[in-house]
Amino acid sequence: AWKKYQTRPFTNTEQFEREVVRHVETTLARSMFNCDETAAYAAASLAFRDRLITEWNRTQQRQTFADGKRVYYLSLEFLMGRALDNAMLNVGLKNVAQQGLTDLGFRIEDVIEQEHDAALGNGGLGRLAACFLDSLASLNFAAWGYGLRYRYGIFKQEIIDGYQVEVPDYWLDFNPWEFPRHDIVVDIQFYGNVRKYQDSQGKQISLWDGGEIVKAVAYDVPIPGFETSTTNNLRLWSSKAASGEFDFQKFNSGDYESSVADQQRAETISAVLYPNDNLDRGKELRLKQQYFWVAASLYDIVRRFKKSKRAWKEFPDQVAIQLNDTHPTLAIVELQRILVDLEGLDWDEAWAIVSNTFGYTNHTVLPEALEKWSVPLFQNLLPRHLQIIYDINLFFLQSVERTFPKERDLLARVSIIEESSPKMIRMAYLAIVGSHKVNGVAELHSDLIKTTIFKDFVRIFGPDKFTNVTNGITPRRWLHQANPRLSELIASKIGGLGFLKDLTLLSELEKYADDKEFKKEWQEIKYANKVRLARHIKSTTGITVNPAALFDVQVKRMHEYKRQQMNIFGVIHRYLTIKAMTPEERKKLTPRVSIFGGKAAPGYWMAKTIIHLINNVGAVVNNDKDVGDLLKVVFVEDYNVSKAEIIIPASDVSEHISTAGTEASGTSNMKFVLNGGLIIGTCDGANIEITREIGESNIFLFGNLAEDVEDLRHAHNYGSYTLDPALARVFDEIKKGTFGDAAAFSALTGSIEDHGDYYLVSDDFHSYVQTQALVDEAYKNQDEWISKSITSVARMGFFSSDRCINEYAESIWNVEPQSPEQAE
Ligand code: 26V
Repeated sequence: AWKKYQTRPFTNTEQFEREVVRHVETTLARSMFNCDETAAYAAASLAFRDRLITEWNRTQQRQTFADGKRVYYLSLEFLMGRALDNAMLNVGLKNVAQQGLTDLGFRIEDVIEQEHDAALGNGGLGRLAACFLDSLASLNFAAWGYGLRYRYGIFKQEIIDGYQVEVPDYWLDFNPWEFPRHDIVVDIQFYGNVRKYQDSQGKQISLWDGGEIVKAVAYDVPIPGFETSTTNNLRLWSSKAASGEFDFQKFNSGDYESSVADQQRAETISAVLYPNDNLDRGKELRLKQQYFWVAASLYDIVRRFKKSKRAWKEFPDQVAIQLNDTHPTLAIVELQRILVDLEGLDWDEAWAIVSNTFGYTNHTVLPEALEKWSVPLFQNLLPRHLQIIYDINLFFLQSVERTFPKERDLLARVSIIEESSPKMIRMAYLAIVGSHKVNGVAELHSDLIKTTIFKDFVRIFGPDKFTNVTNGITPRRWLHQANPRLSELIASKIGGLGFLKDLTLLSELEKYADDKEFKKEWQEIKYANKVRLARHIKSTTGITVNPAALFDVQVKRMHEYKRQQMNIFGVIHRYLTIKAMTPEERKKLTPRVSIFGGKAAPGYWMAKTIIHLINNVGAVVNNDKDVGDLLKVVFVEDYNVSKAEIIIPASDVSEHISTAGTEASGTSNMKFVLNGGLIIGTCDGANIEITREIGESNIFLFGNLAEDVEDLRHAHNYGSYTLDPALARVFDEIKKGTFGDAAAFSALTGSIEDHGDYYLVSDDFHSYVQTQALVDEAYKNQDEWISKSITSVARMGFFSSDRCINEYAESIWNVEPQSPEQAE
């Protein structure tokens, strides 16, 4: 009987408006007479949410029925940004919503802007996970994301007197995009002891008991594919106190306060995203987060597998689990524990299942970012897991010894346990040993991990275990959503929006690279995007920038290895050059706006100092009458996904200038080029493959190569080195106090001139400044510049995250898509 009542999602404007009004009047309990933009956002979102959840249910049913292999993407970060615009576009009903909202008296852009970003990530790694979810759904893979439902996402950044100030990001006040599943709750255990005993057959059993229990509650976020009804799931776990007898005892005995404190402690686990990117501090709460999330996710995955009533050995045929960096590495240990301790499998049989299930993606070679856990800390929190890790290590080292007898040094080098004081567990090594594939995220990076940090493991496991999957980005968000006019222009020339599903179709654009009419429209769109950004800058910082100037953008997390300091030193150098010029000489210059944005980890002083310097330089340069429009310096506060959607389409040039060999891939480089910006960059990460695809004449490359970095550092430390003269001139000016109290910047200049210049700022400065001069010259020839821009976009097909996901599916996961049409 219920079938005739099944929800039918809206498809036209009238039905959409009816839904919006219904949600305003009932769900929100408001009247249409006082419906403001916030309420309109809420109601429109609820209308789309209802649609998504209907498709979500159908997708889950269909995938369960198909009983094929599923992919699970485990990531501590999902940097999703806003959901409404994305949902409207992916479902293909943005036009309907636009008309409907207009009819109801709203501007769709203003409504979209009401949404708070879902900022559950730090930077590239978290945004990559979000792009992957979009591609997995768009390509019809049966895939789930698993993460943590942080109450506070990455902090909001305020700039006060030029300094970064962190403000908590409480984002859950109203979130229509999540569905609490109060029926899906998993008990997670911590601390306690391990008891060993023999069962009736004389088998050794280990039992972990006596610990503290915390509940994991599931919250589901539907992920709509683009132009497909496939709607996948992102499951986020939230921690909650287990209200068992234990609490009641305390409560009844009058210990009310401490029972509330217990409650608070449990809820602290999923309270906050760690704001460090590329720095491991080994905090116990972080380890608790990791185990909490991993154990809940595995319980869920195993439960789903068990419903199929298959033999355990078929587990890797039904389940692929991808580890996004080492953060979920405990999943390897937890699955082994489930199979051996709880399901009674033999160690070897269990281990074969485990190691065929997991794949591990490495995202950095920076030593300070490689996770290690202190053995005593780990033992206290997860005593049984420590035993299992020691056993994994024992069997691994025994096999190494058999293949490489008498190489004692090798055993010490590859041991999962570092023999330091205290002993440390090397999570990357555990991830390698417990996975069937290990990949890097760009060609250079994948080569580097094979020849440096994981060299010994290539010898041990053979080269086939190590592979490369170059990162990608979703063209839906990063072209169609962020730059709708460019997307429409492209579509009008190459036969529609098909390129959003197959980005290689962009190659059809190349024949317009010299088309006068087309180039004019291309240029107009870039200009309009710059006007939009100029307005944003004006309203948030008060600085007036000229949209006709060259917009030079560097937006990414603040880090010495990304070298924002080199950029700002370059800006100072430019300022000094302008000051020394005659008015006649100044007339020949290309006016430039240097735009910066990015958060520094709260405890990273040097990164904060760089922000401070950028703002102080801005304060001087922007108010200097000699300079006028020739140079402006802007720091955009609180860079995040929705700001990126405004900034990226507005850049002429963007900077990807990390010390060669340090940036694993970078993904914003791809976003900028896809939006018609040119880039200035080092031979690092994906810049190299971008160059290969778009051609050397369309990119401004400079600087030392990765292969020379080691020797240069050695020379800094053991020889004498002199500062680049132009950089020395810049430092003199800083020390004179031109940009405020010189003492504030002495650690920054000192790290370069006195302490080894680890990131080779001085070595690369000359070539950087020269290349910036080439940029100025090139920009004067707008005709050629636009041709370069069009040609580059036409050649960006390779960098779709769809290509990337297809590579993972084929070479790591061994899964195929399940199209919804096939199932009908
Ligand atoms: C590491 C740690 C260490 C423990 C504390 C918190 C924390 C948080 C994040 C990380 C991950 C650092 C690695 C990372 O973010 N890598 C970036 O990954 C991008 C996607 O592959 C890539 O484009 C960037 O080049 C790379 O820096």
